[in-house]
Amino acid sequence: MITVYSEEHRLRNARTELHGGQLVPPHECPERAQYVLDRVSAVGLGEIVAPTRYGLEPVLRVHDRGFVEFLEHAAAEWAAAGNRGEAIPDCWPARRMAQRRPNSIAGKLGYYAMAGETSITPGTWEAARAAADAALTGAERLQGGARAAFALCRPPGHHAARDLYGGYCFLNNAAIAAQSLRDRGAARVAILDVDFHHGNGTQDIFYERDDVLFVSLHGEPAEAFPYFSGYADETGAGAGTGFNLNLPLPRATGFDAWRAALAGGLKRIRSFAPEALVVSLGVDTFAGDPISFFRLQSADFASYGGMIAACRVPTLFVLEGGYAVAEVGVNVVNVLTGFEQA
Ligand code: 5XA
Ligand code: ZN
Repeated sequence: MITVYSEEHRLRNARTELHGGQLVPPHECPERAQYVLDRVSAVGLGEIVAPTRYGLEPVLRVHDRGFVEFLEHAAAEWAAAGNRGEAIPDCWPARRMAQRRPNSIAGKLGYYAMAGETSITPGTWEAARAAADAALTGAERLQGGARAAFALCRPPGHHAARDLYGGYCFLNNAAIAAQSLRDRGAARVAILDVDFHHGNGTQDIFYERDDVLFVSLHGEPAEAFPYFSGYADETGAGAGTGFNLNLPLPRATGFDAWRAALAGGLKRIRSFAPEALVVSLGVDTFAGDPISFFRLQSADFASYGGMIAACRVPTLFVLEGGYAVAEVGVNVVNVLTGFEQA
């Protein structure tokens, strides 16, 4: 399986994350990608290639132009306004307030943020764009006949909606790849999100569509970020009714219950008969993850990689979360080798 990787991920190197009432070093750090890359090399997964640059057109197929322009200029606007720390929002358009985009950068941050932990820093935009290119390159390989590809994306993407960033995400790499697969001729594309957190952004982007099925396993939102998305009764709208399947799971879920939920999700995917599958691959389901509450062990990741392979659909894996940094490489690559060996 090829891995698509860009050194430009290092440009996303924030100093701060708002966590537990403090500004702490971010969980989503460059070392994560290094551990994954090292493990890809150590097991000889396959060729490692740099992404092709696709420009903004495929990004704008799923994201709002004003939002994309905001991301591109936010760090510079924040600095030009005289702020000395990293750019974080402090005011949101909450219930009964105007849903209008303000002119000031502080207002724009609140307008476009779905969460407050994620600082925007110089280099964030360039890294996010390179991550989207990695996902697009992997998608192009699938369309070229590959059985599978791995986009080693950083920053991650699944919380980024059409016009929202947050949860460490800026551009939705998996959604951009899925849309590009549709645009290159796949009639139906399924997205399976196995990250611990609900992929609210991916759900938002495809919620009214019947050509892209979204299936997500995640910590129940009454207890886990992103709290306001991911409930089982969110099943799609309009033409998309029935094409969004949320499988929320309780605190301390271990592999037996998680695997049973995955089997249900894969059954729905098979009945949809997709021509391509995009997996939002977060490994923050690991028992040792510092910000999550499931109990998967490293060997479990290989086991479920094999279950995904049994769908027999060309599959693009897109890296999302996972913050037990020293184990993130083993856990991610276990999914990929489990898939390859099935
Ligand atoms: O998948 N999403 C994440 O891992 C980010 C969670 C951010 C919590 N503040
Ligand atoms: Zn996550």
